[in-house]
Amino acid sequence: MNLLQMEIGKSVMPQDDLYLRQIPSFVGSMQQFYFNSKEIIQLAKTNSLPNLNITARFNSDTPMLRDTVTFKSKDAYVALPKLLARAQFSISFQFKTVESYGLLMYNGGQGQDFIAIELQDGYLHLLFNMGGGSQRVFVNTPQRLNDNQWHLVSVQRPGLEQMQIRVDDEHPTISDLTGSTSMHLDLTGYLYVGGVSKSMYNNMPYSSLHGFQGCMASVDFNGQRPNLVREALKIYYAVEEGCQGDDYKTICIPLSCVINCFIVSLYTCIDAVLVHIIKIS
Ligand SMILES: [Ca+2]
Repeated sequence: MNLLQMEIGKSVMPQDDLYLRQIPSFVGSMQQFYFNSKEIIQLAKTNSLPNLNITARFNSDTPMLRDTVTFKSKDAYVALPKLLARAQFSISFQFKTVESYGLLMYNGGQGQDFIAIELQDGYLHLLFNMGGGSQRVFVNTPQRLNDNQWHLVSVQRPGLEQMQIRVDDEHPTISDLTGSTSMHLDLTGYLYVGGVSKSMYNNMPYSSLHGFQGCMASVDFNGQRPNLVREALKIYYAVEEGCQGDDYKTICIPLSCVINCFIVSLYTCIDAVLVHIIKIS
């Protein structure tokens, strides 16, 4: 097929076509419009398309949030069926946190195969191994992402030769996989979201020592949009629907406070003892 022109939302020449003349233009919002593995709206937004004609208004607000969940502790995680990712796949989600470190996603596989996404010092890292060695992609964003604002993450593998990850409106970080000795991600087991079980933080290909603490929304795997709470095969610990603001931030006891403070309630969170405290003095 040879396309001369593509029109999204409205035809600019409806008078030439009896059928198009009868169809009103689209009124509403659109996001993540992919054509030939290229995100067209994003390219238009950054003026990266030739001969572009735009009458739509770009909204820089946070994209709509869907199926928001809170991972209330660093031990909390959700297990879903494995990611179908052998040759092509897409992952997207939104997250919001004040924590600098945490494992966001992990799916292991045959041999050394795996894929993982983690926060390290506030920056996002994509890690994978298709059998030819572990690779770590540092996602170059202008600032740390643990700023308690929503961020949209999109990982795409449109074909065997390329993997790309993008955060918000930044340019995607692209991994050229041409010439790789192993080209297929052979995943098995669960797709873990928000973290993994405690025994899986030792001798693993990712650096995280605990899971993600914060909110996640709009999770999308290959166009499937699971509700993390309702559709999980396994939920460990505190994962709740909705985003509960700053309540999820870990409250730590300053040592000087242990003696002088009255502990109102106490509960363990495996990693640490969390307490609500009232200072007496
Ligand atoms: Ca493989």
